[in-house]
Amino acid sequence: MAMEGDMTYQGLQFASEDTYCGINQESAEKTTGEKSQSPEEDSPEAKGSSNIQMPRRVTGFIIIFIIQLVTIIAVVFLFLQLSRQLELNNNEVLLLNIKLKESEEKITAMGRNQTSLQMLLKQVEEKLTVMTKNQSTLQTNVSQAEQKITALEGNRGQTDIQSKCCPPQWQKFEHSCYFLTTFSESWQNAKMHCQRQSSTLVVINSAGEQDFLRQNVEDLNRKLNQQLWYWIGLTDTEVEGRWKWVDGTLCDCRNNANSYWYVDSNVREPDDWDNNEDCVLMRGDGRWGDKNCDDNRRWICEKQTERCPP
Ligand SMILES: [Ca+2]
Ligand SMILES: [Ca+2]
Ligand SMILES: [Ca+2]
Repeated sequence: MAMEGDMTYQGLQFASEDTYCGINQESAEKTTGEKSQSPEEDSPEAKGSSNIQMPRRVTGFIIIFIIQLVTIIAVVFLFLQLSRQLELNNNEVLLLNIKLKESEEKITAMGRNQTSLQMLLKQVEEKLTVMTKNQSTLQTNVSQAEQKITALEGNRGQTDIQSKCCPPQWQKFEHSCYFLTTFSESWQNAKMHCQRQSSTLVVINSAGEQDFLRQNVEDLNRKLNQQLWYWIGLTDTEVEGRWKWVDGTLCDCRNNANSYWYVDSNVREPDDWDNNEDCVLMRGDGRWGDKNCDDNRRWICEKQTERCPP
């Protein structure tokens, strides 16, 4: 056992000496720059050189490992940076998508609002059209009302003038007032009634006056649904066939321009029927006829207007 222990000790010692000698040799070479040329020394020195290769390889491996490790760290760092940037980009894209969606919703809402506004605008336009029509109708009504007011004012003016010019129930035409009675008398009594009212039996001086009286007689007969005849102030009592008005003027009553006698196939006025017709009346149709002066008939009085403006 002692021998085996010695051998182990010697082996370890030998290895220690090799390592020691190798290191010492390398150190010696580095410090002195000298190298032994002894052939006896080549063999142990070569043996020491092979032992130095191991740390160099380890160092190379370590350097390579460190380089790779740094590269990996750099790659990982770059990857992390890129991942972070990508995440930021994704967040931005997400935000942009959210904003895009909000914008789309706003656009949709604006579209709905635009549709609502267009409907409102259409309704407003329709109401405006109706209001324009109503305004036109109102303007027409106002215009008509103004015309009626003007006409009423004119009528009131005429009524005022007539009330100033003619007594109540007397009709005005040009410069005369006329009264159609509602009762009947003989021609002479009628003449006296007119005189009591400061008037005379009517004297027809013109076609216009004749037409005015015809219109009044026709209107009154239509209203009463009768055919009433009215004495006028014309007679041939003094001389048969010489027609004279109550104001003393003679009537050229054979001249159709001045007379309005009734004529048909059977009757031709004045006919002095039974030699006893000397007073003249206006028939219901406005035409003249001679009649017996004692007949009771309605009559027409005439007098000049009073207090009328010139
Ligand atoms: Ca007259
Ligand atoms: Ca006669
Ligand atoms: Ca007659």
